[in-house]
Amino acid sequence: METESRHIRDKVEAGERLSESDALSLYRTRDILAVGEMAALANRRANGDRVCFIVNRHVNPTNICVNRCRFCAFSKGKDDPLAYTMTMDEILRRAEEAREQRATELHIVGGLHPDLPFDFYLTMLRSLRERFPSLHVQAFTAVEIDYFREITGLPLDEVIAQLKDAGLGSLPGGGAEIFSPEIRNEICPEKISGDRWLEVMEAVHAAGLRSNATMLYGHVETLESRVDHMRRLRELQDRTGGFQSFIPLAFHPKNTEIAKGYTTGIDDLLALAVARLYLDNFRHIKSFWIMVGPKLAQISLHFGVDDIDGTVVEEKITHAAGAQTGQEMSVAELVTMIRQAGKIPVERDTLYNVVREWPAEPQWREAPGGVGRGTSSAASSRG
Ligand code: V47
Ligand code: SF4
Repeated sequence: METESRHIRDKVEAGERLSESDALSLYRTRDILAVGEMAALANRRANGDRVCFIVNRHVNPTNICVNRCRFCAFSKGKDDPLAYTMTMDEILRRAEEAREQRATELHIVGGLHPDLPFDFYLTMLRSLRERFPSLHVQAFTAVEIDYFREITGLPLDEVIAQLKDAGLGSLPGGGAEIFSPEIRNEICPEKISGDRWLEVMEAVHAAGLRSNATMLYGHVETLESRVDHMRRLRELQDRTGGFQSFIPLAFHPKNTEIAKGYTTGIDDLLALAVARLYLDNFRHIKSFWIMVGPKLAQISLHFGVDDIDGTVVEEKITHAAGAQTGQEMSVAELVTMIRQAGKIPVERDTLYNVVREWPAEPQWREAPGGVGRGTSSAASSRG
């Protein structure tokens, strides 16, 4: 094991690509500090000391979904008393609040609704562009895009072209879960295959839209299946270069059909650090503080992470599954969190253009405190 880790370290220092077996041994070493140090080196090479965040708002127009994935506590059947579908006005009101909070992005994903027509989504995009031209709309997982193809009978490229024409700015990375067919069949048998998810993303990138990629971990997957998942993402990224960031998503078990505990801090840090080391063609590795908690997200800045997502404001998917984090973090909280880690806070927009950069500060002299559980209601405050 000693020689193996020396060999991996040599590769990382030389900037050489890691193999799948390297990634597996990194997952297995449990020498978390050694892995973290290597991931921090790789991150520093790509991003220096800059850590970015975004002022955004999540909107989930409906939780009614025909797929009913076994790990998903958010989705409901049409007749469930907790089922909801927002009206266009309710969606636009949330966009209005986002603008008031000086957000630059709306992040919109939802269930696969059995009755909402494709036109509903096109109208939503057009109305958002008309009323809120300053908000970038990052919307629809590859799973939703493929569902639009199914309900319209249009070719995939045409669906993407119509969405882009109506104002879609980019895609988030959800719906990827784990690509391995055996595991996918166990956790989300109704969902499109991993192959299809990748095909949709390839078509999205070919249409000139950027996207993110995720990996759901901490359920019934194996370490081998995680490496296989990342291998396939790395291969696609070599071809298209269209992925902006990779976000490992920590499985939350409450109210789901999968009997597992929550992930541990070491699981979460390793998922992030190994991603930074193996996914050498992904510039940004994002720690979604809603899922891992703001404190671990802060520590992860020393384990290869350069992005902590954003203000979020309203999060339903992980909270339905037992997340104890708040719904929202203010800009001041995000900036404090980054600064106290000795990093330079940068507010970015969706496409990673700089909106504002804060000077580096003598962070260790700042009074302790300020990084809570993400419960602030002051997302517009700019610290
Ligand atoms: O696709 C569902 C996951 C995803 C659970 O692209 C769960 O920047 C944990 O993709 N426990 C949606 N995860 C969220 C998502 C996302 C989040 C933040 C940023 C970005 C981005 C994307 O949430 C789903 C699914 O993979 N999910 N249920 C659960 N019980
Ligand atoms: Fe539907 Fe997405 Fe939940 Fe699966 S994860 S049930 S596709 S909302």
